[in-house]
Amino acid sequence: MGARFSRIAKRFLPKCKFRILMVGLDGSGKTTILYKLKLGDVVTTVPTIGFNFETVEYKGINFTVWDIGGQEKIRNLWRHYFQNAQGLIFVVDSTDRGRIPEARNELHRVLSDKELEHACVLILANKQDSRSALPVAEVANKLGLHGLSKRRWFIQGTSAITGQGLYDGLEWLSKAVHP
Ligand code: G3D
Ligand code: MG
Repeated sequence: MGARFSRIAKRFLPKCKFRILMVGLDGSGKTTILYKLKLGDVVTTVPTIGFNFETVEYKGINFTVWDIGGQEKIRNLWRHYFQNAQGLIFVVDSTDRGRIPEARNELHRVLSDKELEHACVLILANKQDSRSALPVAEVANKLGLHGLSKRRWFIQGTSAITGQGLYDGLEWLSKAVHP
């Protein structure tokens, strides 16, 4: 009986919808990360409402990626993707000191959405290969991560160019969503 069930479960598991969202300001490195991970074919969708997103399916996990910020009108449409999202990846350009306050606002704003109340958040302090990158601890401070009470979060320094840190971050996320 047990063996039979596990055989059946295996067949169903890949069909489970498990959603990871990856967002961040434009230029933070999301598309580069998506390709670097080589999860599979990246599908770019441009709905008529004019906000682009990219998706990849990998072993039953759906990754949905888009640029956060901008038009108020579009924000309401994001909520559709927030549903059933177990994890959020927030990508920050560690070299773009000028836009970190904007990234901080967007991060806190997205996390205040009721649909993401229980989502774990992985912050990728990207472009760490660049000489001008802020150290990870400084990015954490500037994003106000220490004020995220009751939320499971983790910050990982990454380089989407070399791939450094990407899998470490994903490993944390996979453990956080399936403790
Ligand atoms: P986005 O999808 O978040 O908008 P992209 O960002 O993936 O399009 O990346 C924006 C630019 O940043 C790209 O440069 C890309 O090569 C660069 N980039 C992304 N990740 C890294 C990184 O880890 N290190 C460095 N040094 N650069 C990175 P271009 O010149 O094509 O605009
Ligand atoms: Mg992109």
